[in-house]
Amino acid sequence: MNRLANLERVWKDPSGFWGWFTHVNHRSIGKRYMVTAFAFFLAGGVLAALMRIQLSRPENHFLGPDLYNQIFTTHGSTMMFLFAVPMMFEALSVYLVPLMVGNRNICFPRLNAYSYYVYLAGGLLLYAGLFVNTGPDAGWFAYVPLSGPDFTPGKRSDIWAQMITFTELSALAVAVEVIITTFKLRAPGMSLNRIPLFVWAQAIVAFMVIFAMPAVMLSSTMLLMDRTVNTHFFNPAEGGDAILYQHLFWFFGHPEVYIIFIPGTGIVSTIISTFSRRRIFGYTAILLSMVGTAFVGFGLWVHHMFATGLPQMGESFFTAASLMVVIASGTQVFCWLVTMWTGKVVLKTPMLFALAFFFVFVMGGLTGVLMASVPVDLQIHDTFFIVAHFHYVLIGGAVFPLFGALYYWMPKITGRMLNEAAGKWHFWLFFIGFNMTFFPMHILGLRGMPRRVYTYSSSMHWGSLNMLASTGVVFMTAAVLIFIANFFWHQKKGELAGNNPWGAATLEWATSSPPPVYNFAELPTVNGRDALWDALPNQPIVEGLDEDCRQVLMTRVMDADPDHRDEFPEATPVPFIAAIATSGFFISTIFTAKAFFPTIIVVGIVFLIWYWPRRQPSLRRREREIWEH
Ligand code: HEM
Ligand SMILES: [Cu+2]
Repeated sequence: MNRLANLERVWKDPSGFWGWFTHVNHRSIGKRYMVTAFAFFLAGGVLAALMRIQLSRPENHFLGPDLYNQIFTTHGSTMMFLFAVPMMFEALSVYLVPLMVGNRNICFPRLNAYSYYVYLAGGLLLYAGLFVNTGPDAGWFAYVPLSGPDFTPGKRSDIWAQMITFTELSALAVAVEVIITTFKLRAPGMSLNRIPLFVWAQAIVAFMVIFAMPAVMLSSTMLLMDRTVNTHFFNPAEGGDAILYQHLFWFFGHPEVYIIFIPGTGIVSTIISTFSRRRIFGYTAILLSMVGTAFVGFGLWVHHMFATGLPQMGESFFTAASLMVVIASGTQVFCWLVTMWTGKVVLKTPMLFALAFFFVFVMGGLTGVLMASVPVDLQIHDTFFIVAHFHYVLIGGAVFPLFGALYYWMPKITGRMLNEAAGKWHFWLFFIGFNMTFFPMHILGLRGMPRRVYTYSSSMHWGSLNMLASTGVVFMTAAVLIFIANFFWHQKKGELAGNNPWGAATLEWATSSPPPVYNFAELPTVNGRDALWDALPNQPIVEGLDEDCRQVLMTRVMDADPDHRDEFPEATPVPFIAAIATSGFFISTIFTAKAFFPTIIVVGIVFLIWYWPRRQPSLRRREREIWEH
């Protein structure tokens, strides 16, 4: 059998309906993450549009107050937990990181499959709740006492709390995979100081996930226990502490924002270097500023709690830290400017989205600096100014870079180019619509319009700016529809991409588009920071792996010297079954504490099967060969 056909046979996961549930290939799982997270983006967008219809006129009765509460909570929770993090971190890392470090799969492939199903189950749970009028309604951070047993009877808050557990579990799983893949699975030659900035961004975010997500899993689980088994963690009457909830939530919640936009900066660094036709200026400065942002990002959470009346000394400290983090983010902006200034800029669609990121994100950062000041914050707290600020940061930091990334990497994923003209339409409509919707909210906020209130009186004179804001949504909707049409069009009619349509420098462009199941026919080595631009004419390849099984080369952490060979597991339905068992455990315990023991035993049994020691396929085969001869 020829070599490539053999590699194909070894690395291919089963096809067909049942085969689908056994996949462990990182690109297969990565695509599912992308499609699912994009679907949740659309669902969250529909909810946003409903809210904007409601708010477009004063004293409107399109949505009642109760439904409005469920909708803004589900919108915020969807966008943060089911779209932004899964898309920017999980989907992009799972698909791209193994390709960019030059390997054949992500490490812990079964865990990867498991993480996807768990995430999907959490998302479906939230929407199942909304459809039966049990959508959470206490805001995306579900503050106690409002979300507690006294003020939110029924199951609304429980569904929210358990959705958190699902999604954060999946993010934690992917974080572990990304860290090990980045540090142990790199192509020989890719020493730490040659790792592409995008991969660094995802690895840094992975560390943040590991420190941040447990805090919110803890707070939401404690909330769930307060509600279902009468613990009193957050009940001051019984010695609990309601402010503790806020501390735990924001210890996660502020880093969350960085978890969402550091991947965005990694995307922007990549796109700017490729479309300025030069190496990124200040690689080390950008890297250190990402690490700095990640560290300082854990020291700011109290700026979300200025209005709770904390000691003044503490507030001042958190103001200072909030201002300091701007230095780290600012450094990156200057590095990008120099890169463009000294390069030859090509204005393709991905580049337009990267430039818009500058404008929108910096604008959001500037209003953020204003709000870090306690007296200012107390004035605008809970007004639409806040809504304007965080949409500038979140849409600027996640959605614009994401669209850039989709135009940039889609040729690799599908093998065909998206249409440029449609891309430009998409860009301009989205950019204009975005500013139309969110800029007026600053003014509305300063004029006192509160957030999370379903309507307002015409005597406040907020009507015309609200109408303008709602009109912007029409533009954004048109833009997203153009993107979707472009996507379906390009799958059939798009120009063929070839290996490296943009002339980019990173390893994913060294293989065909879309890549074969084994990613690289010849595993690459690396000779410089910009792998393809620095490649020697006779750049060596990796040899000596056993190609009759899923063998991979593990390399050393610092300089990626070859270390040893290891074998990856083959396709298996166990992760899917484990995810079902986990979901059964999480969902049933919302309803009755009695479900705890039976369901956790099932989970235990499934994981016992998962981890049952097995000889690796290559060893088993060798044994057979010896017996047969
Ligand atoms: C694409 C267009 C979008 C529109 C038109 C939109 C609109 C809105 C509106 C009208 C509200 C509620 C205002 C109120 O308090 O009454 C809101 C809240 C919120 N949005 Fe968006 N949004 C959009 C996208 C996003 C994205 C992409 C994210 C995050 C990545 C996001 C995150 C949030 C959050 C966290 C809240 C707060 C929910 C709460 O108060 O609990 N939004 N949005
Ligand atoms: Cu913050």
